[in-house]
Amino acid sequence: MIIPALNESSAIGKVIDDIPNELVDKVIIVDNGSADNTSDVAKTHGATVISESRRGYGNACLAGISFLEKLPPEIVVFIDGDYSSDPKEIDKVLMPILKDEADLVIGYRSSLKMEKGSMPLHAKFGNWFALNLINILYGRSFEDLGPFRAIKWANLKSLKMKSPTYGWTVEMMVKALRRKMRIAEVEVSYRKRIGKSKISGTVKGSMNAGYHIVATIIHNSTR
Ligand SMILES: Nc1nc2c(ncn2[C@@H]2O[C@H](COP(=O)(O)OP(=O)(O)OP(=O)(O)O)[C@@H](O)[C@H]2O)c(=O)[nH]1
Ligand SMILES: [Mg+2]
Repeated sequence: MIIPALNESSAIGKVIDDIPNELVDKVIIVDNGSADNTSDVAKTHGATVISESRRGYGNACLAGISFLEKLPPEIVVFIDGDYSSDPKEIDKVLMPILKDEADLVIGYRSSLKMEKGSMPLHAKFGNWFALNLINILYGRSFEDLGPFRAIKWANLKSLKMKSPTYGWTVEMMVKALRRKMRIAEVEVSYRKRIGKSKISGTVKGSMNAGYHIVATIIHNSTR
């Protein structure tokens, strides 16, 4: 399990504690240069902590993947470190892979299971826009680009992921589609993050993320 974390000291302990031990061998927190004590809290709660000084969601995920090279797991699960997704629902994102019905599973945050205020309107719009671009380009009808996801290690490696930023989730989706991987969606809950919002809470952050997301879709679809 790979958890990118930037200044998540108030949330990371709860995230780690809620991970079902029987389903996860290793919990890797990638500390993306936090100014708080995210690393110490994560270690105290029993996780393996690695550091990535280059900022960016994708850079943190890439650092987690390169750490895993020495002990290749069967499946990798990604979840955010802000407690917005529920680690107890990991069985849901694992199941389609364990049943060999999917290579990549995306946790889909249905509006029914989304806590009020967990996702501001402009973040919902950005997600909707990127998703529709993908759906139109690939003739699909995906519901979400959620961060809580599971992928087989071999498939993840074959994607040769590169995006250093928030383009990460769409890069994975678009590349998986182009490689004709089996993608499943499962319904997961979503709640208000613990701690201060870094991205979706600011218009600048959202616009920046939105730009990277759209650029990543176009770049990966036109090659
Ligand atoms: N913003 C940001 N988050 C990072 C970075 N590296 C790792 N992360 C982690 O990536 C996860 C997702 O980032 P979030 O800040 O929750 O992004 P978001 O859910 O779009 O927006 P908010 O929850 O409103 O801040 C969190 O666990 C962050 O701690 C980085 O460079 N920037
Ligand atoms: Mg968040």
